[in-house]
Amino acid sequence: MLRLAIQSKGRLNEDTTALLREIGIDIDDSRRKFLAQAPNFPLELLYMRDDDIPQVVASGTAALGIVGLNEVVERGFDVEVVAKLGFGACRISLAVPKSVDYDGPQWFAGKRIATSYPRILRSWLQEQGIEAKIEVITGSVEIAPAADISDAIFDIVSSGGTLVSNGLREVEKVFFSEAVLISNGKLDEAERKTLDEMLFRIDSAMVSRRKKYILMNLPLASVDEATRILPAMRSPTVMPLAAEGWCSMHSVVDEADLWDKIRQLKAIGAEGILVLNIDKIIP
Ligand code: PRT
Ligand code: ZN
Repeated sequence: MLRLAIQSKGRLNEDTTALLREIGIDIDDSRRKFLAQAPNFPLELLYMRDDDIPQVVASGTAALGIVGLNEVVERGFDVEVVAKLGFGACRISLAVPKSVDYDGPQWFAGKRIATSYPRILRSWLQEQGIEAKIEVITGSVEIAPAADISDAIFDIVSSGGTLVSNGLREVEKVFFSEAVLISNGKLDEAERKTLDEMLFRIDSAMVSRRKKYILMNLPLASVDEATRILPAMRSPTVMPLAAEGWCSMHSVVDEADLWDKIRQLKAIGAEGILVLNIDKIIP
């Protein structure tokens, strides 16, 4: 049975279970156990702290894991990233007290830097040819400068709010992370098939997430122009309307371009524009 280690509670837990549900794998959350079998998919879930997931996968206790790329790289175990999952995005950055006159990476030479990510920091310092003292602390890294434990910190940032409220300024964005699916590569044939099916479904879910379904009423005279604006997978669907000189056009657009496309479509006479979420796209 293919076993997947996931975070039992914390920032990644909710998005992980949401993704598994989105790809049709049911999860019994009500009586969460240490180990639970998905009722409708050949997968067993192992709930644990995120710090332990890379090791559990490397050692073979679970063949797969979902964890932040930051933990994967920091722990340094021999595992393979098989998919990026698009949630849990954050970066690990160097930050200094606001009052510091920061003039580039050389500022860190000889300084004390507090972090829970010594391996990633060490490799960045080496790349930059800088010698600094790394103070490893596991929690509340952001208070280290005020407590005179360090001169700077190297920590996870997402909105930046924590830095600001501790009087710190982000000066170097060193490592970019998101949740990833990892594997130890030791899968038998049946497990490999299960993983392939999961990857196929994850791919489809990730594509669907970035797309919107758009439909509108359009003057027939604008169809060619609208087709240029909305390229779609093959080409947009055009359906007749009872009102003469009008049609209904349907297409799929990247969410990132949505408002730009809407502006262009309105300019050529589109009316009654509807934008809908897409549940699945199977290319
Ligand atoms: O209990 P367990 O060990 O499983 O969880 P944990 O407390 O070690 O980790 P958790 O749940 O906090 O985070 C799990 C993973 O989420 C991390 O390894 C990252 O990959 C990812 N992630 C995404 C984050 C953040 N965003 C994040 N903002 N992890 C931590 N933070 C913290 C950060 O340390 C800092 O204290 O949030 C604060 C900064 O947030 P902003 O928004 O103020 O910048
Ligand atoms: Zn942790």
